[in-house]
Amino acid sequence: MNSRLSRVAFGLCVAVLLLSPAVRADTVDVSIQGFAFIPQDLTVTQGTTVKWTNLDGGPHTSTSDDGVWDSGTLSTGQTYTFTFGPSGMHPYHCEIHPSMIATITVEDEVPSASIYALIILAAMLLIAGGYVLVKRGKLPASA
Ligand SMILES: [Cu+2]
Repeated sequence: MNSRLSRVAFGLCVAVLLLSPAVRADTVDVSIQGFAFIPQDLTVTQGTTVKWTNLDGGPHTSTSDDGVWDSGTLSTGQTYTFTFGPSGMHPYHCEIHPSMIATITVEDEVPSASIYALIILAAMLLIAGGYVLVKRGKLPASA
């Protein structure tokens, strides 16, 4: 195979591998520390799991204002996880300390990720097609 073509194909494969983690849903940590949720305002993509860990000496909760989730009482060191579905804004608070407030914003990044994947696929098909044409002698190989 033409070395320039194989280098481009290799580069595209690396790009796809590098982009995959951005598409895949992950777990994001929120600390409950010093009577606060850290970070206080968090934006995640659809399907992301948020994990709250109580690092304070006393108990706290992570309770959605609109009843989407409720951790119940979390003692020191305890964790609670919740996986976010559709996009939207979710204010939440601590049931024990109502002044502790925070927000999770869920963004839907699936369409843009799919478009990215389609662009890469189209580029790979164009390169593969060009390679076949060069191979068949229909196009001159580049210098
Ligand atoms: Cu609290």
